[in-house]
Amino acid sequence: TGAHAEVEFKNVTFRYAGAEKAAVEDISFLAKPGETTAIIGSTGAGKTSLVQLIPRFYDIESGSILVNGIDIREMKQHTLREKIGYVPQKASLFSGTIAENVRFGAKDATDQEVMDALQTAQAIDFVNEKEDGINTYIEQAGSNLSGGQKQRLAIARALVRKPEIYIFDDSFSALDYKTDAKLRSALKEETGNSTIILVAQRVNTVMDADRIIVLNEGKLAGIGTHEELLKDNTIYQEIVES
Ligand code: DCP
Ligand code: MG
Repeated sequence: TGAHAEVEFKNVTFRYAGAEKAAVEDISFLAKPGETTAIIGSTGAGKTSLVQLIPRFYDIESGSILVNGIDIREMKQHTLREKIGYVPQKASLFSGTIAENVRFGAKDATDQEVMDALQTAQAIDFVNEKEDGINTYIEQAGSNLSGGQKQRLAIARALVRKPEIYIFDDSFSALDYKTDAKLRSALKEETGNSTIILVAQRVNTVMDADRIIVLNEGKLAGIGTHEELLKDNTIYQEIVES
């Protein structure tokens, strides 16, 4: 039910201007609505580069990226970006209240919608502990918050928009295992038919994903479930053992 967006990469190659080596090379996969597609790989593997191609922060060199079968180069930038809730690897908050920071994702969101987003993002408890709740002031760049608290506010900011496509770039890295698991299960329940694309470096975060894409030096080293990759993907096995 509702709007949904399938994301397909077809032989996508991308190179930063002037770079000798492609950051993303000949990548193909399908991310389906209602499912979680995880991307794992060591530092520098190209995970951030890959997900930034979806909102078209950069243009690809060859191949194509399709959203519901339409090449994103043929879509208006506004139409494309409206569909996407992107949580960057370095989430940036601004000086202002928690509510203002969350509402940055959707200016007309009600207090209840802000609270619901904070709830799903597993941020409601620490927000409620503050005397001023969602009206608590966030100091410059969130200096009065922990790394994990900042990540969860950035996630709430994406959730409040109710986008068709979520992109979480390493957004769970500062969370303890229990909070990480609770957040992923809440996301599954609350995001309905949205497409979730989740970048991570630790196996625990990707284990339950419907499909896991293993990136290695910009190239696709495998696609499968945790069990499938564990069986026959040496790069994935190395990540598991590390
Ligand atoms: N790169 C570049 N110019 C940029 C960003 C990255 O030349 N503006 C290069 C550095 C890496 C490659 O592209 O060689 C891939 O970088 P990514 O940031 O995409 O890699 P990851 O996101 O996988 O790494 P990390 O896990 O550290 O975030
Ligand atoms: Mg990255």
